[in-house]
Amino acid sequence: MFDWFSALAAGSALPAGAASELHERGFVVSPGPMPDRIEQLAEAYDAAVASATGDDVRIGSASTRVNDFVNRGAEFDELYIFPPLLAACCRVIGRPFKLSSLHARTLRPHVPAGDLHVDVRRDSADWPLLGFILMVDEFRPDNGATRFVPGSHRWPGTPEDRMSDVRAEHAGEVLACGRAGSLLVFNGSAWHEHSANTSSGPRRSIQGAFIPRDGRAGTDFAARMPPETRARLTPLARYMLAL
Ligand SMILES: O=C(O)CCC(=O)C(=O)O
Repeated sequence: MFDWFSALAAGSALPAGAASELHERGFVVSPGPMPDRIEQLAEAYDAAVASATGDDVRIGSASTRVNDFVNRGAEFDELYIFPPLLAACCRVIGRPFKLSSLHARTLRPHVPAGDLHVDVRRDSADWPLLGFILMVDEFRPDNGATRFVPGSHRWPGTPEDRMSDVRAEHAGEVLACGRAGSLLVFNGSAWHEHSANTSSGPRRSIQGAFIPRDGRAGTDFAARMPPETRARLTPLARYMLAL
């Protein structure tokens, strides 16, 4: 099989400044894969969310998640093979990796901040994890931009271990803001969660995670894949989906 990891790791798709921010702070916001097509993407997002049914839709207290944006239209294909994102995976995961999840998350208006957490514990087969969030809407201080504690990806403990109230504002937290179409990339060990959405509008996003290749993916993309998705996938996409 072609050695995708070595090929991606040898490239320079992630600018040096973004790489060092990811390394030092545990997250970075950069331009996403489709900056001039974000309105079409937002329309495709709304249509995909509206047509999802059953267990694929999870309505939580602050947000609605819709599972599997690999199989909901070609409009989303570019995201999980975006070269700077894969270059970030090479740095954070450091060995061959695959896509574990890709879902929509719409944060509702007038909701409080969520609980600070890490996405994966260090003793898990899915560690290290690289998370990413495509901002379908602008992420602002008033609409629930993701909050991060910079540098926390190097700390041994989790928010649950170290904080008495994980929903409270952490003294060191900062907001990851960006215009619509921006891509937030983060180390899954960084403490994070959405901040309060005090605005009157939803905050839409497409979120995903990459994990080591021998980890257990959150979504079994292959098992769910209709022939039309399979037919359009590039060799790199097939590799990232472990097909
Ligand atoms: O929606 C957000 O702002 C945060 C997402 C999150 O907590 C996660 O990816 O685990």
